[in-house]
Amino acid sequence: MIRHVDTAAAEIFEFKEKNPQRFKELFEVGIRIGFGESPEKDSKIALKPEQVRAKYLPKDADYAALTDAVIEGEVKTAAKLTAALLEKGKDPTGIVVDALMPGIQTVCEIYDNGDAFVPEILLANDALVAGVALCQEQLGDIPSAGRVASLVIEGDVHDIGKNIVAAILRANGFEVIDMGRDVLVDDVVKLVKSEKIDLVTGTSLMSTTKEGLRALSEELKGTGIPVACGGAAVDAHFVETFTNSIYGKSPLDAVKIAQAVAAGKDWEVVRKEMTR
Ligand code: B12
Repeated sequence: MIRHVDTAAAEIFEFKEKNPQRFKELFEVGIRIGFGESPEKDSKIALKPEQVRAKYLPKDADYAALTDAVIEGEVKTAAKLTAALLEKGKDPTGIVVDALMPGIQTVCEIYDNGDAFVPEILLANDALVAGVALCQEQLGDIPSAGRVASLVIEGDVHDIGKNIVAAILRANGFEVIDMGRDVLVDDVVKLVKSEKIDLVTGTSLMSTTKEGLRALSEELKGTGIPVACGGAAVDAHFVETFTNSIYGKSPLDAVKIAQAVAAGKDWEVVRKEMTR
């Protein structure tokens, strides 16, 4: 037995010598299994920060510079580069989706892998918001395509995605009432009853808050206003377990849903269209 352990140990050390990076990755996976995390999760080895950066970095050099400014949380540079792109005549929605968003996605994934800290996310978010604000200004007053109330559901403070969704909806002509984060179902009901709203968008990033989207959708059923549900905690399968709801993955899905609902389509028709 002891001989086998010795052999195994020797092989492990040999492997470590030959392939230190792979050894480190497998070692980390082993530790996480030791802490009781599921093997499926552990089979996905986290990318290194520079690999995450490469995964999201746009090919276009001007867009890539803006993405970098968001990653670094350089608010002034992000604003300057956004203004320069707008001056060049680039489409504001394209700037948000293809340059600003990849920046925040990079930072969030790096943070999730344990290689960044909260202040880095908050600075990146400030840089994102600075760029988004300029894109919105550029659009000026355009005829309203409809009115949407956007929120992050009760108990959840993750509002970066909701802010992007609101920005893209605005960029596509929708008036957005931004209700913020950690929003109570009752407050949405009150708003929908007192204002003319075509659609509500609800975001959830946590398994502990996603049920709030069910409560919200079903509570609003009587008002005839459907809820577009999104955020990393939900998927189409979950959203289809309750009524008056349509799942969307991306901010552009939110636009498609809002356009269809504002055109008078029933939520069930829109849901079917979105799953095609
Ligand atoms: C940033 C972040 C934070 C920041 C939030 C800052 C902020 N202002 O938002 C801070 C540090 C504050 C934070 C706190 C916490 N967090 Co956190 N956080 C994250 C992180 C790293 C990124 C989330 C994010 O912003 N992603 C980027 C945005 C752009 O993506 P998104 O929101 O999904 O939105 C996109 C789409 O989903 C879509 N979309 C969004 N909404 C909608 C709506 C519609 C209608 C449509 C169509 C589309 C759509 O469009 C967006 C753009 O593409 C994630 C891990 C990860 N990598 O996802 C963990 C994560 C969400 N957090 C988690 C946890 C547990 C927490 C804490 C409880 C930690 C703690 N113990 O204190 C607290 C939560 C407190 C609370 N009550 O909410 C867990 C949730 C686990 C779970 N499944 O339940 C995660 C998954 C981390 C993890 N791996 O465990 N967090």
